[in-house]
Amino acid sequence: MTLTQSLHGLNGPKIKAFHITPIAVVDPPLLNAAGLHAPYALRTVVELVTDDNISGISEIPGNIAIDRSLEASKPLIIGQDPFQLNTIRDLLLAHFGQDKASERGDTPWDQRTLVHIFSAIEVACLDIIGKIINRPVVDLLGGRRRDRVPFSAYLFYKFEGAGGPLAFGTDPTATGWAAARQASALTPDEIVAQAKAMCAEFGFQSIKLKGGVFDPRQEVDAVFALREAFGPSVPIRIDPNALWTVETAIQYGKEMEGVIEYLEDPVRGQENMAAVRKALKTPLATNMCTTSFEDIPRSYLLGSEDIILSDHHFWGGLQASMTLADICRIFGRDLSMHSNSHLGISLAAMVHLGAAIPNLTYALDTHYPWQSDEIITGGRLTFEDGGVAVPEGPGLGVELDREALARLHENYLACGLTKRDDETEMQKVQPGWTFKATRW
Ligand code: GKR
Ligand code: MG
Repeated sequence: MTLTQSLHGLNGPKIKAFHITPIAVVDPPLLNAAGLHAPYALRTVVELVTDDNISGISEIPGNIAIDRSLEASKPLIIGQDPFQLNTIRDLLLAHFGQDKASERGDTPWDQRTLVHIFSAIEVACLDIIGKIINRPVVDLLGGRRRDRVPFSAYLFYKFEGAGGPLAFGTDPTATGWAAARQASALTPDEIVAQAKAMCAEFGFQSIKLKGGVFDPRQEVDAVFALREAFGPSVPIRIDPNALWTVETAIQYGKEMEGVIEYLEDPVRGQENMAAVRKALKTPLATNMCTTSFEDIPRSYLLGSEDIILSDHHFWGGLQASMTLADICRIFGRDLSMHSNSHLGISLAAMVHLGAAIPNLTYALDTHYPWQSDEIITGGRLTFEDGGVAVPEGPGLGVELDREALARLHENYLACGLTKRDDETEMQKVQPGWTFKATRW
């Protein structure tokens, strides 16, 4: 018997199996500051099973290095009681060491180990706990503050194409949003058409434009075209993913003052964000400069943003995200949510979290409309007036579709991708293209 077992009792459930399944899901050719999305986005699905056969699931961004670390964590997790999340966290921390905020550096997205692994294991454990006590995950986060969680339309510049086996090709039989999702969107008019089709399908009531692709003039013109098309009642945001200089951000930020509800990561780093923030009245949001608890003291000292875009995959799980919500409340930050290409398990977790957090002032981001695959039974989760209802049932309220999981794992094996690399994808279309940390 280990010390942990004697401290926490021998009678609780024990994790007896830990399954890690990398999958590849169809993703259209979306453009961003880091390049181009590949025809498949990678996710990893984790399933923990207890000795009384209760299964808990989670989904995180796919990356072979993280999958290997998940694999290495198996001996630590097998035999643990899923209720003992503090013990599980301590074991993982002792094994992997604390993530360093600096590890994220100028890389386009977060690849830190511990936050991913703990998020994967914690969400699956919360799913198990919810099933055992017959309560939804939101009740494990302090209980629901709302029944439906609002999301925002997430627009992308994109090449024509459906992604997946069609890549840059399109399916002529597609209709509605499925057809619009294939269309090219490179001009302000095409961005407006994309927004109209997405809002018509999902009922979104606010809009985010992923920028950092074209000269800021062109992207700001698209913001004004959206404003013209949707009017002042639909809040708009733009996210150039830190590619602008301080001068560019101030120039265009002033031009968009009163038109956008917030400006997301116009520039790189907390100091630059603070300089832009001082010059503008528009609030600044970030998922790039304040991305871990370690970053919070400097964020507060410098005043680098008004809104932190949390992401339970990158902040170490749902409970840690609740802690972040409290910190934001205490230190005068608003909280909203960042997203990457994802399926319904992640969406369900985001909705449970979104239903629990106190200070939900802004509609959350989601890439979900861009995905067509699904790995939960009963098909894709539905949006009503841009919101998703907290799933019914204990735990996350969604179940794994094992056939779909097997099919998407086959996609993973066949597509040959093992990590996200938008720069390489872009070079296939524009040879010589390289990522720049600051471009305009
Ligand atoms: O999926 O291309 C993308 C986005 O650019 C994503 O990777 C970002 O992390 O959504 C993100 C953001 O808000 O920065
Ligand atoms: Mg962002």
